[in-house]
Amino acid sequence: MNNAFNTIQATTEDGILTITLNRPESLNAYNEAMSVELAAALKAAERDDKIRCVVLTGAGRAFCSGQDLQEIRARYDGGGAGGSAESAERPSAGPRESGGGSLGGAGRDALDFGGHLRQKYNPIILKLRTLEKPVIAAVNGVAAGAGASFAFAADLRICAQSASFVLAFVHVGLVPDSAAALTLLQHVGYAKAAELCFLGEKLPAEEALRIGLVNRVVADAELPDAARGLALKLAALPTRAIGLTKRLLNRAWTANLEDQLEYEAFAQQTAGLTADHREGVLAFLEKRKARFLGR
Ligand code: LHQ
Repeated sequence: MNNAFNTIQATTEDGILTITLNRPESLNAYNEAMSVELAAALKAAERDDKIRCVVLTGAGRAFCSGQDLQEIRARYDGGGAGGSAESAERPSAGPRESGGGSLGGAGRDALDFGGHLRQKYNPIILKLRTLEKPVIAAVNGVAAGAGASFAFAADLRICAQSASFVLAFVHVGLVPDSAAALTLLQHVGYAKAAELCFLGEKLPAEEALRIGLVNRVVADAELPDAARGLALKLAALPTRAIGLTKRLLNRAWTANLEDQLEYEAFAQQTAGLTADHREGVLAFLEKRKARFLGR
């Protein structure tokens, strides 16, 4: 993996691609450059057969603080934040005054958050969910806003004890994005999802474990080794079968029974033709440990 990145680090070892969000001074806030680099790293992961598991983590004391709000601020014409729904409808109405200074003079294009999401966030979430390899979020610290969404979109979440989740969108007058409403519903159900999104209160790792949002919580110092151990285990399994299983899990949310059964028939047909399937059967019959190659 080419590691010529500025806002992330990407290292490949033993079939594991570790992507470290690396803007610790802003708690790894997600900016334009990071969106480009993260997309490139995930694309490379998709293309490289030698990569059989992806770990997403953060440098420093946070996982990711979501959208870089400095970058958003730069979009406002007159400095400070704000603007009513009405001013969003009529963005050229001109600057307004409030406690923080002049507000809301940004043009419609500058505050096209719909376009911003479609370009910078949605492709990342789609890639995390459709990459036919397991993705682990190793949540080393706070995951806020879209940073939490990234963690929720991973297949598995392993957390440091001091990590936490903050659905911070509401605090900046925005809605959960990057599929957080969907993934939260999947992980914890409506009542808890609504509470987390409406109140935007910090959810500590242990509580996240209790409600089924994360898979494991470990001591802070143990997180890198624990994440690596889990990734090594996953990378040694039949990657094609895991990729197909991921498709089945994703489809199951919207499929009816007949569709799901039919898709399973297709997936099993495909898995049955892999070398790893054959290896698994032979290893069982020969009473030896299987050696899966991800093919
Ligand atoms: C930051 C950030 C940050 C810049 C901490 N940006 N600097 C999609 C599409 C379109 C529009 C907008 O949004 C989205 C999706 C979203 O993600 S919206 C939600 C955006 N994220 C937030 O609102 C979270 C903002 N951050 C926080 O609430 C806190 O920083 C958390 C709870 C993450 C951590 O709190 P603390 O541990 O108390 O740290 P801190 O607040 O002191 O932050 C440390 C530094 O990091 C600080 O800079 P400084 O120069 O004072 O040391 C912060 O300004 C900076 N930082 N998050 N998102």
